[in-house]
Amino acid sequence: MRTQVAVIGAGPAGLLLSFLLHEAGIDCVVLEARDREYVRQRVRAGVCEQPTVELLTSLGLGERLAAEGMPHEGLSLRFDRADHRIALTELTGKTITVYGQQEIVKDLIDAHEARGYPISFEVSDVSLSDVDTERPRVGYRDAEGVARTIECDAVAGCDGFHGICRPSIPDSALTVYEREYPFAWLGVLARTPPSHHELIYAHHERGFALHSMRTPEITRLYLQVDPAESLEAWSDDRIWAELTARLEVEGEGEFTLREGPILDKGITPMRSFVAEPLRHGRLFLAGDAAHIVPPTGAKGMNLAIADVRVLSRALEALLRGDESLASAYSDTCLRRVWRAEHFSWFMTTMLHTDPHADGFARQLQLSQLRYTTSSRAAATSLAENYVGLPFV
Ligand code: RFL
Ligand code: PHB
Repeated sequence: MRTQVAVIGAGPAGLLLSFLLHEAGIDCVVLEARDREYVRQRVRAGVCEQPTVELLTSLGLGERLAAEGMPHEGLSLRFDRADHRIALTELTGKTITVYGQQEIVKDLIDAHEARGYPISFEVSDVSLSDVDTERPRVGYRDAEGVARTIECDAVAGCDGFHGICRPSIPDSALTVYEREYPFAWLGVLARTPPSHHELIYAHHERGFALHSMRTPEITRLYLQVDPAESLEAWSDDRIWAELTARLEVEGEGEFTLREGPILDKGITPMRSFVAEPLRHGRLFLAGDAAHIVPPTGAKGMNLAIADVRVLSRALEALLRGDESLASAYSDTCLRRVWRAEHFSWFMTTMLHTDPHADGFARQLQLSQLRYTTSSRAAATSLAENYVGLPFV
């Protein structure tokens, strides 16, 4: 089989890239390891930056997002058992929108299916060859187990952190920067209305907690846990008791956590990771395949979307014979990636309770929280990073 671009992975990065390329008249095929239902139901990110919303809307993909997405003008940092609001919109003029990643993925799959753009689910044994030539090849088995080969002009590695595209690049051609954190997130989706109309990022001596939401009836909550912790150790009762303790406020500002049936639970390790450059010959990495941020800054999906916006233009030019944007692809994306790496690291270290921290480190953390919530300049810095920077 012959196509112009083989896209590996049907997450937000792969699906949006394929959509952008098809709309520009470029032929491409998406190969996805998981089945269609799994990909549509996978619970992950929730916060869309304004540039992400604007892009999806400009592509005609914003109908459900406009109807069901929840625009937010602020968020709370909760510490010392009190709330401190960061007025995102007052400080930046912009909003963020809470709309589940899986809803964006569903909208993109539906748009592909309505237009006849091909996605092959349940593929296996994907392997890349000749990526350092102008005719890369992708081998795989289709859902029926039949061995197939695609010959193409370029491969887009959008197969996430555990995919095969990044490991297909020789170690000597990549520089890896990495940091692991001594905590993980236990995330739950619960059938109960949000307990507050905005997100709450809580710093507490028992560990970090986050109150978020998906719809007026569904709440999304996270707890900092030990990375070695098993899900079995966390009964629903224990989860609610811990969330209640960490989200507690004292004095002014009543807060009652609304409990409800837990619909989904999972533990996610936290890491920062960048593999540079994002291009090896005709293989281009985008999204989590190239970089990971801890979720505290709500940046991962937004970065994946920013990457493929740049990559679609670079591939369009490359296929017309103009190499310039493809040559600049990695450096262009890495400026934004490193800003998001810094911001996500900053939010993570400011808000979590490091089991190895000494008293000095804990005092610095509290001082940073007080400064961020009492200085307009410091709050604006957090806010402009959170809503999405137009420049980097
Ligand atoms: P994905 O979504 O991981 O998609 C990769 C796809 O590739 C498939 N795949 C393969 N396909 C074919 N062959 C192979 N060999 C393959 N190997 C893998 C996978 O099945 C999958 O379908 O990567 P992509 O597209 O780069 O998107 C990245 C985002 O998913 C990720 O950055 C975000 O979810 C991160 N994230 C958040 N980002 C935000 O912008 N805002 C948030 O609020 C936010 N919250 C979060 C998050 C991630 C979380 N977890 C679970 C990691 C909260 C959490 C808890
Ligand atoms: C979410 O709603 O899933 C969410 C919100 C904010 C984050 C991470 C995840 O920082």
